[in-house]
Amino acid sequence: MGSVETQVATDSQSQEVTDGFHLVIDALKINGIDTIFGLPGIPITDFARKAQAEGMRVISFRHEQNAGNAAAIAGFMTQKPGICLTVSAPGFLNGLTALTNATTNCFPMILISGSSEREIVDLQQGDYEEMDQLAIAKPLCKAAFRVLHAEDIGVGIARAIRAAVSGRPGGVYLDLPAKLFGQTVEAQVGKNSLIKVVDPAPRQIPAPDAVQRALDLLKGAKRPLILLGKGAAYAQADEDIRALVERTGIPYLPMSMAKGLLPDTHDQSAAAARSFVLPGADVVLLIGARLNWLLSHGKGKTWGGKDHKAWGGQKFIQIDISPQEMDSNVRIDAPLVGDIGSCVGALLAGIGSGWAKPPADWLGAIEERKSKNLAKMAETLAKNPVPMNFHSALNVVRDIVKANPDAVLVNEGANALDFTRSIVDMYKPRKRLDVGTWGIMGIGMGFAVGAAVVGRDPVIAIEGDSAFGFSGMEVETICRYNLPVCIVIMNNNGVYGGTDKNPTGGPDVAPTVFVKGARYDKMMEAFGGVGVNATTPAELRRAMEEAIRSRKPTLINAVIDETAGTESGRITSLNPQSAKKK
Ligand code: FYN
Ligand code: ADP
Ligand code: MG
Repeated sequence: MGSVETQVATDSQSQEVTDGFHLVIDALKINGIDTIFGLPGIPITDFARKAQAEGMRVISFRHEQNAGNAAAIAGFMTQKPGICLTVSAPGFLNGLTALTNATTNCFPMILISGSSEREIVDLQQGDYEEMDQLAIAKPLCKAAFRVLHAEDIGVGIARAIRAAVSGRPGGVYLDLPAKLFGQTVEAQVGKNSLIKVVDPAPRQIPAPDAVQRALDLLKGAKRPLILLGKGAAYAQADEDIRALVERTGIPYLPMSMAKGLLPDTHDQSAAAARSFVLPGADVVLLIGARLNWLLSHGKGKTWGGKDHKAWGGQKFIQIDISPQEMDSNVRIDAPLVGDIGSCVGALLAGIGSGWAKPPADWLGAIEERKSKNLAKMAETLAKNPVPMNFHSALNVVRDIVKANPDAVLVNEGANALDFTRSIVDMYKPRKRLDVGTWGIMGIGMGFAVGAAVVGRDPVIAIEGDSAFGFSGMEVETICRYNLPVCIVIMNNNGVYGGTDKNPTGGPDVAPTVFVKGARYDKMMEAFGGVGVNATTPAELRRAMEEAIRSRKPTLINAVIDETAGTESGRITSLNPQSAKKK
């Protein structure tokens, strides 16, 4: 703006002007967006600089996908769209995986990418980083927009924000061609064109008859069950959800990212009796959870059906903001469409104070199954094998999280994911961040940075050695911003494990095997962080305690028995089998 101001001072006829750079920054700022995750380059380098100069937090990454994952998880944690900023074509594509993953998981996020000359791109004349980004983004996110004129920036940002957070949240693509940034308009005209979005995620009140239908069904249940999904965690209706669970006395099952919405140690948690309650329940109340693959589509053997397509006989009440979610897999007998806060509030009002607890035989049977599984788990966790296995290492993590319930737990891998989910109890809402609906690998360091930047609490990332590889270079980012992130690599020498052999006897190792005895801790040391090689639970405990205490970037290479774990963790059955035996 320096040259513009000089011009204004010397020419009394001319108006003060602003430009595309500043209008985008101002439009974000008046909507309370104060952080950008990205990776600078043509044509958005100066934009990133100017955003920082204007007081925004600009966090630069080493790969756009990780910046995108940071933005996505910031959106999940704050209900404000997380912003990811990338360059054109390749940078845009790198960010797009994160945008699509955010959309799949219902996280609000906006991917802002610079783009090349429209007239050259559209005639396919071969521009620098040429790509029709808008067309490519459209089918892969919730909404996609392009702004061509500086006067339209306010509307463009407003539309992007509304699309990201209203209704079912999701990812939005915003295409900003290079030429837009330099366009000038009169400052006052520019200011007037900005929109402060009023009520970006309007409440959606459920219809009274739909509430009554749900209450009637729930009231008649003999073996009711509540299923909490990450939509329930996102909704930040924590008190009401807890009240609904406790006042009805209905057992509940948290999906992975809903763990901690009520503490996992809660009496009514049926997490440790999962394979008992799903087929056993007669009425299931779904709160912000979809009947997708993670819930075996609401049918089949998991639900007590005779074969994989057969209905188990349950009746479903589903609370969801998206009307189209209803009947997506099985019949929903009582759809309750609205925002979770309003729907749960309406149920609570209808329940009143005289609600009868579920029949004692149902609760007793769950308790019996649960205590058996808890005892079995305690027995396994008490063992101390050499070398460490997942259980003995995660027993330490379990204690550390218990002692630090505000810490955020990021988790990815196969065995490293599945064992952590069932072993490490969570105590507070939105503290467990993981691979979500897709089972994606690569969210680890992006989520860790995002969580550390938008929250104040330390972050613990439990990573499979394979999963870590997808975003491992961001340890430099973690050190650069001095973030309180403690990464624990469950190092068992490979994808799933390190034991496969090349059947031909040739020089290449098997496709699942990595360098044996790799020292990931040295990567952290290379950038000035703390690296620890831990071969025993005691060493792991000491290193984690110190990391939480010091808040220094730390990477612990936890050496795990390479034979521990199973192929694909608990989802082995998803691997196709060859009919040809050789
Ligand atoms: C759970 N369980 C427990 C506890 N919590 N036992 C004792 N103590 C505690 N605290 C029991 C629970 O009853 C189950 O046993 C078992 O542990 C596993 O529980 P979980 O994890 O809840 O159940 P399950 O069957 O694994 O859940 C299915 C799933 C889940 C699909 C929702 O696996 C999932 O979220 N998977 C994500 C996988 C993924 O995305 N992977 C990334 C790609 S890996 P039983 O009741 O005896 O069954 C690429 O290869
Ligand atoms: P999980 O994987 O934990 O089971 P899902 O991602 O499958 O959870 O489901 C989340 C659901 O929550 C989605 O169907 C989404 O539409 C819904 N949802 C998200 N936010 C809200 C909200 N504020 N109110 C109502 N429903 C919501
Ligand atoms: Mg491994």
